[in-house]
Amino acid sequence: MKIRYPALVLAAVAGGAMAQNPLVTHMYTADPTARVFNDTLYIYPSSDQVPPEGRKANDFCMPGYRMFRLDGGATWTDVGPVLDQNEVPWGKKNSFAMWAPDCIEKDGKYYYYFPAAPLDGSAFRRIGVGVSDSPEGPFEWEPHYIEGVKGIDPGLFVDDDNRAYLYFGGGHELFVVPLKDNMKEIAAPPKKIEHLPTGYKEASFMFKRNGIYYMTFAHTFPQEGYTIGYATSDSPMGPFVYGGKIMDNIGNGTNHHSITKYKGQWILFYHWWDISGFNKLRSMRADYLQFHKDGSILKVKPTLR
Ligand code: FUB
Repeated sequence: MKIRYPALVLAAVAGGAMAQNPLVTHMYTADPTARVFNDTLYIYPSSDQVPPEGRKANDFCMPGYRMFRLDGGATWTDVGPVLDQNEVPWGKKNSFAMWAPDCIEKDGKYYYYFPAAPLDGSAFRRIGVGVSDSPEGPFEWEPHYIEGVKGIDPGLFVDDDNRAYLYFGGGHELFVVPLKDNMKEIAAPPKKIEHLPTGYKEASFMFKRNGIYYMTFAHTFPQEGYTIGYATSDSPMGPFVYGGKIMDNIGNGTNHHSITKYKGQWILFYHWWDISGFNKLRSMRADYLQFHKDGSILKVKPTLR
């Protein structure tokens, strides 16, 4: 089968003419979680900033979040700020904290999840949540983090039976926990997902296609560095069977991504350092994703420079 990798992403999908990688250029964006709500494509990324004077240049500087909406098929509108570290009563205000977020819809409400370093000095990040009637917020933030959850990279999934799951982890471990209907509390103790391949790192993203649950993640190989890999299951709780790589190492340092279907086309959202040339000042991007007939994923060839 001959596969085409179109260079202009989303333009062809949505009939516009201008959208291409990187998706926005007025600021640094990373860890893009793309979601389609009410036929509109949104991205909930994290934001990299140049560290203030005196801070190590090699740190992630991430003090808050903005969000983006695709308008007219080719224009990414910066909808504005979602949350700043100073609005999180339980979180540190040192600009290190606000790593990859997610947003999900359940029963007509929109829930935004984010990690932050807690004030108690714990080595683990905690995960906060806010709720809104609109995918664009404003979100009403819970005053405390979700009890019983320690880790980064909150990834949400609502199954066809309307049950919601939170995936989180980091440091080569991934956990899953069912959420209560209020989406703010866990419904059972978190379960470690076993049998992930050697080199599983972080940044999980779950989606379902044709009854198959796909767990995608950042994956490191000694000779190759960061890649994006995936595993499949017949349950959102696993066990998962490794399926292969979705993208080779592109020198990112990290590989947080998401996958969504928009106007009939599956798209991989990821980041690279297009503008800065530096892997702590990233820019979000997108490329088409394709499947073989048996459900396996074809490796994406990124449209780099
Ligand atoms: O961007 C900050 C952190 O680096 C993310 O939360 C991780 O997934 C990794 O990409």
